[in-house]
Amino acid sequence: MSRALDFRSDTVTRPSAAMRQAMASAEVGDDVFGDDPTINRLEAMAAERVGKEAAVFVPSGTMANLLGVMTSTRPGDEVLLGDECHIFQYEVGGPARLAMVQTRTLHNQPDGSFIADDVRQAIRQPNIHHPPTSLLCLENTHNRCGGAVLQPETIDELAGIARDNRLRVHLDGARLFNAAVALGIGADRLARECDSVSFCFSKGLGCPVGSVLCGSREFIVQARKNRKMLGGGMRQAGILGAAAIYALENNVSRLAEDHANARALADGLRSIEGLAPNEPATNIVVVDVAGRSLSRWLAALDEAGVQAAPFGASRFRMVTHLDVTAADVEEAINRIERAAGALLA
Ligand code: TLP
Repeated sequence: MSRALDFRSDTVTRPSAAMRQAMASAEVGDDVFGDDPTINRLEAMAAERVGKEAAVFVPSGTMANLLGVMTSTRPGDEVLLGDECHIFQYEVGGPARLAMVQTRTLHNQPDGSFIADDVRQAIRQPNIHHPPTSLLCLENTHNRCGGAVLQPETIDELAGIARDNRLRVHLDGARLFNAAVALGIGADRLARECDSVSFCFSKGLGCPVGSVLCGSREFIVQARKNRKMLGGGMRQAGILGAAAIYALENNVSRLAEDHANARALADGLRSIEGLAPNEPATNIVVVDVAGRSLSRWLAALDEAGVQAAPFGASRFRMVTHLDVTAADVEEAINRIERAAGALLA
């Protein structure tokens, strides 16, 4: 059979020849000593893109978020975050185990936001019994809400409530550039009211490894120390940093292609009996199997040469990215249509 089409995640991309070339010729030094010129350049670029003073390069989005939480809180604090957010769902309980904070979930609305009053009511007033509420976490785009985009006004409103109550705000912007491209605005606008923001190079931007945490100079000094404690201090990391610089310079505006491909994919799937996809705002298509067996659907897709990821009890997820073209999307729809015919027969 022809090659499998991999839609499990936008993390599956392989570095392009041009990106590998940039990596091979990167100038490097020991980044723990602050000597890697490529990392220093990348961190300055990343901070500038999101309108912050400083940034620290880390191996993963998970570490960027953990550092964001850990550096913004003290052990015993309470952190408000979405019941569908990545930090709560998929980061192995790191905030509890490693940052030693209590997480309190707020119900995520379909666009990944919160109801403003839910935030207000969850913020604890000083009392001998209460853990202090010190941080609110947002996510944009929102993975489990199907790549939904948080509007800048929504972020401003929620961050305003946090600020009025002396909470800090961390934005998990693993796919922040998808949100910025979808809205046609700068990522700095989306991060403006947030104290810290993380974003990933290893997703839509097509890098093999790497994420970044951005914030004030003082905050990043402390985050860098916490990174060392977690074992995330890397040495000649410029080899990875060069890929990230290449991605910021070449792979941001093309995210619009991934969004168009996701819309085409969702439209194609909608016409197949038994599948109910979302209206993707960015590059994530979430498909409800409408009461039929998810494992049978996933097995049928796999056999047909289309890889998708399970996404809850009755849904699977397909993500478009640099390594799938519009023609691949058409081919995937055809393969899924044939698989559906066999499955539903
Ligand atoms: N998400 C991965 C899986 O962990 C689910 C994916 O395939 O989508 N924040 C958000 C919003 C994310 O979607 C992810 C990765 C992360 C943080 C963590 O990034 P990594 O995988 O680099 O630790």
